[in-house]
Amino acid sequence: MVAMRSFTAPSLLLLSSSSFISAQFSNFNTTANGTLPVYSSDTVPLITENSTENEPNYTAPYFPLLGFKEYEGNPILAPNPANNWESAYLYNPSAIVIDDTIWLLYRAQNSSRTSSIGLAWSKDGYNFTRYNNPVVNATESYEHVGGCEDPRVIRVNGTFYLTYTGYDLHTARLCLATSTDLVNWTKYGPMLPNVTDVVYNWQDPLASWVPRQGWSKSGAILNERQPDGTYHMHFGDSFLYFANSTDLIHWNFTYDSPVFAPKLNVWEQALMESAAPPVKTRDGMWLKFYNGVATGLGGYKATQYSTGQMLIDPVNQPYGPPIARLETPILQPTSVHEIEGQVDNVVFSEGLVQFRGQWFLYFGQGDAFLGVATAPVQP
Ligand SMILES: *[C@@H]1O[C@H](CO)[C@@H](O)[C@H](O)[C@H]1NC(C)=O
Ligand SMILES: *[C@@H]1O[C@H](CO)[C@@H](O)[C@H](O)[C@H]1NC(C)=O
Ligand SMILES: *[C@@H]1O[C@H](CO)[C@@H](O)[C@H](O)[C@H]1NC(C)=O
Ligand SMILES: *[C@@H]1O[C@H](CO)[C@@H](O)[C@H](O)[C@H]1NC(C)=O
Ligand SMILES: *[C@@H]1O[C@H](CO)[C@@H](O)[C@H](O)[C@H]1NC(C)=O
Ligand SMILES: *[C@@H]1O[C@H](CO)[C@@H](O)[C@H](O)[C@H]1NC(C)=O
Ligand SMILES: *[C@@H]1O[C@H](CO)[C@@H](O)[C@H](O)[C@H]1NC(C)=O
Ligand SMILES: *[C@@H]1O[C@H](CO)[C@@H](O)[C@H](O)[C@H]1NC(C)=O
Ligand SMILES: *[C@@H]1O[C@H](CO)[C@@H](O)[C@H](O)[C@H]1NC(C)=O
Ligand SMILES: *[C@@H]1O[C@H](CO)[C@@H](O)[C@H](O)[C@H]1NC(C)=O
Ligand SMILES: *[C@@H]1O[C@H](CO)[C@@H](O)[C@H](O)[C@H]1NC(C)=O
Ligand SMILES: CC(=O)N[C@H]1CO[C@H](CO)[C@@H](O)[C@@H]1O
Repeated sequence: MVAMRSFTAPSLLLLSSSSFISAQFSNFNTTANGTLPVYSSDTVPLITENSTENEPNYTAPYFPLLGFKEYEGNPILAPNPANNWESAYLYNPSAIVIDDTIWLLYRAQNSSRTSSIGLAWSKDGYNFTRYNNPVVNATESYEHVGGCEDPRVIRVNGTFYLTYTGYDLHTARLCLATSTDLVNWTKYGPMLPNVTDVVYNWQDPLASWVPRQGWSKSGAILNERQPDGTYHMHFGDSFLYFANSTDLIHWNFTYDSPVFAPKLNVWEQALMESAAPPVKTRDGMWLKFYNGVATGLGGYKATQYSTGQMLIDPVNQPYGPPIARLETPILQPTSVHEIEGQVDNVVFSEGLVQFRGQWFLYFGQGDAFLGVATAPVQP
């Protein structure tokens, strides 16, 4: 672990001119890159069904989307010692642009490692104010006491659909919740209660291919109904699997369809896991960011998490495989927080948005901090 100190500063009330939300400047938490102020609030700017999504001049990407550079001031969010639920680790953010503001749903843990999902918002993509309460936390038996992990959010017809992992310390289950304001969430429980995935443990072949009943994680949903009449999702944390739904609430998985994307690149040989929900490209395909873990081959450290990209065609190849893939990651652990953390050698991307002429890719650093990388919008 990187040595960290934190200390409480005198409280100072700040008023945001646009929304009259009071942001409490409550704490500093020291990171390897100096002190990071914590801006937090007991209220949240109001989002309704009529709130706008994306920028007026949003420009769809094409594959590949290159040029990501890590922000020099990372991390942009660190744990907040003032709130138990987010006091120890803060990472793995999903992102969405609503009402000309970037919103993050992020995973946070307290010191006994119960996870909750927090909410933060920003007008510039770097400086976030967070809500003092978790918006999704452990209330159900399947969430006690590991909590609610790894949010991924989309919005369809004014409703937000959130996938997250409910963890009871025995089985990780991909769960669903919906909201119209990002604050008040209705839980629907495990999305694929009957799924059985397999363990893939490259370090212990004897422990591999063991069935895990009910185990599912990391669901990334395409936010448009496909011509086959269903919404598509890729999920799983050892292999990527395919599931579909007619209503975004009830999901189907069949063992008829094989693994969505085989492991190809050297840096993804240990596992593949969805990053942000896929984004439609200019030519009607979908760009899917994903995270991969290396086994130590090809110059990539064993257990290193990196982020890559694939191009998928849900119309012609709904069950995979991808039609193109980058050979090398676009993001790898390089900074001190990524190399040493709660888990070492990790960048884990979950949020991708376009804002003010740039792409913002939000990711967890070492399962402990939250960082961002940016790339230009393609001409
Ligand atoms: C959304 O807009 C419609 C049409 O203008 C209006 O009837 C409705 O009250 C609005 N909903 C909210 C929550 O503001
Ligand atoms: C700290 O920030 C500076 C500039 O803001 C940057 O050059 C440096 O790489 C950062 N260091 C770490 C450890 O992130
Ligand atoms: C962490 O949060 C859980 C759930 O609220 C709680 O049961 C546990 O006591 C907390 N741990 C600490 C060290 O406060
Ligand atoms: C960050 O946001 C806070 C709260 O809105 C504001 O007070 C502060 O000036 C901002 N800092 C920068 C560098 O923009
Ligand atoms: C979940 O969050 C709510 C609202 O902040 C809080 O009242 C409740 O105690 C939390 N539950 C747990 C288990 O942390
Ligand atoms: C969203 O609206 C579109 C266009 O009206 C419709 O085709 C689609 O079924 C709706 N999806 C959901 C989940 O309501
Ligand atoms: C939260 O959402 C539910 C379901 O839409 C609704 O019944 C409830 O009134 C909402 N609560 C608040 C505090 O907005
Ligand atoms: C799960 O399997 C049980 C037993 O086969 C079945 O009764 C139930 O309907 C299934 N649930 C779903 C959501 O498919
Ligand atoms: C799941 O598949 C069954 C059988 O093909 C079908 O009847 C059902 O409508 C499907 N459910 C969804 C949500 O797609
Ligand atoms: C959903 O996908 C399954 C394959 O996993 C397929 O058999 C089924 O037809 C699809 N459902 C619809 C309504 O297309
Ligand atoms: C539109 O895009 C340009 C560059 O691509 C960006 O500088 C500008 O801020 C955007 N305008 C709005 C209103 O988002
Ligand atoms: C990043 C950081 O400094 N985190 C610390 C914030 O403060 C809490 C409480 O003192 C520590 O537990 C965190 O490690």
